[in-house]
Amino acid sequence: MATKPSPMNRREQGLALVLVLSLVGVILSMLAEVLFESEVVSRASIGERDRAKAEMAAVTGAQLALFFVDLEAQVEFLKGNEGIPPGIKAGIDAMTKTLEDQLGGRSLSQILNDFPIGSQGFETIEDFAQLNLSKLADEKLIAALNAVPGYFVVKVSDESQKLNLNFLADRSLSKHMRNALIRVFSLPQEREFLDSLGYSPERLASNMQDYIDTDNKDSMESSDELSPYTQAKFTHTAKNGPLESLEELRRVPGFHIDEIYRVFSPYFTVWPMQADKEQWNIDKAPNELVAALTTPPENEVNDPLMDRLEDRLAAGEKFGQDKNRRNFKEFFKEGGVSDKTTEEILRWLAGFQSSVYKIVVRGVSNQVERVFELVAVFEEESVDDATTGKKEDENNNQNNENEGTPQNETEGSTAEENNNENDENKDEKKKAIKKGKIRVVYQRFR
Ligand SMILES: [Ca+2]
Repeated sequence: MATKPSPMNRREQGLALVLVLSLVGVILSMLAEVLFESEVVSRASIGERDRAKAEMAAVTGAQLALFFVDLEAQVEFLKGNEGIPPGIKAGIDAMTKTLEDQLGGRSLSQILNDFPIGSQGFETIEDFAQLNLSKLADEKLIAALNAVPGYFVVKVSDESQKLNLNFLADRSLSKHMRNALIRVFSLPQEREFLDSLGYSPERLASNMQDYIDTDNKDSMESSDELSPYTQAKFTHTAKNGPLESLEELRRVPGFHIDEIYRVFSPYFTVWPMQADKEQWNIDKAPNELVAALTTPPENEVNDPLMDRLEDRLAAGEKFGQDKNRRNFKEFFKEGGVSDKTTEEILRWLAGFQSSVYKIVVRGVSNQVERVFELVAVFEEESVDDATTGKKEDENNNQNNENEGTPQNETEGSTAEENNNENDENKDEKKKAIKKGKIRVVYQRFR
């Protein structure tokens, strides 16, 4: 389904690059303040000094990783941005192609992974990635990299490919997330595995929901939600709030069993804690997870669907290329999937863009090691709408034109402004160039 970028002139190519550069510049200058000022203080003893240096290395590494994450997210975002003139869009496509060729199939945000980087950091990476990045990066970042004490090792993961358990904390998403979880646990093998440990798919999904949802009722039976906790001999009870780390999942009855936690937790994330619809990037999600979510409970994953998923992966096809989700719906229909629950799970949870990244950096100085981790979320920014001069609501994003996308209820605050223009201006709104920005939502030293 990949379309060849149309030929374009040099000027447009230049424009595309300038656009990316200016966006990245703005973001980096904001991030510089957040990160460089934090955590590193002068300390007296030598041990403390190495500790401070290790922290400095880790924070610098995190800054570098953020730069790459941001670059990747910006490029992805611009690709899906309907407001961009075709020429510039072609430029971005061409640039993406160059990146893909030079990175040999790796994603930009992940080229740093597991690669010890010291004070020759940036040059090494440029050699490694065969990209001239010093033109893009902020001077402050390059200076910090050249002065990094010791070294750091970065690990970036794309959290959008996983299911966010905190979908369960959102009123409009929890039902669909619950259905999704039941499906993950209900494939014949998984069901058997859980059964051998005394849990049913429905029980496990309910325990997760009840831990997070704010009421005290058991979502499966007409009783309070306490008995799974008593059975698991827990001294704690449901938190009735979102999960703050993946490890916290172990406090949910069932997930205190190591095997269960080990098998399923790699498919889950808790970021962002304030989950929003369509944040699960189905284009990056592992096939087995997509297959599980689109297979009704107790059915085997059907062969036509599995074949289609594998072909799609091999061909590098992306659902996100079709903004109207038409290909997307057809794809599953032709794969033999057509039930209402599947349709709802996909409509509410699945999107086509990665927006959540976890960065874990080990900083090392004189054998003293410090680990810094952060989570960054890429968000659509309010936009100066050239056609009306007003700010566009965050929720009023490119999904607006998607038939049946449930978002009208969140539009209340701007309804007055938009009321009469919703239909007439839809086309014009589509043309406004949207911007995105990356925001650190969580950071700490382990
Ligand atoms: Ca509850």
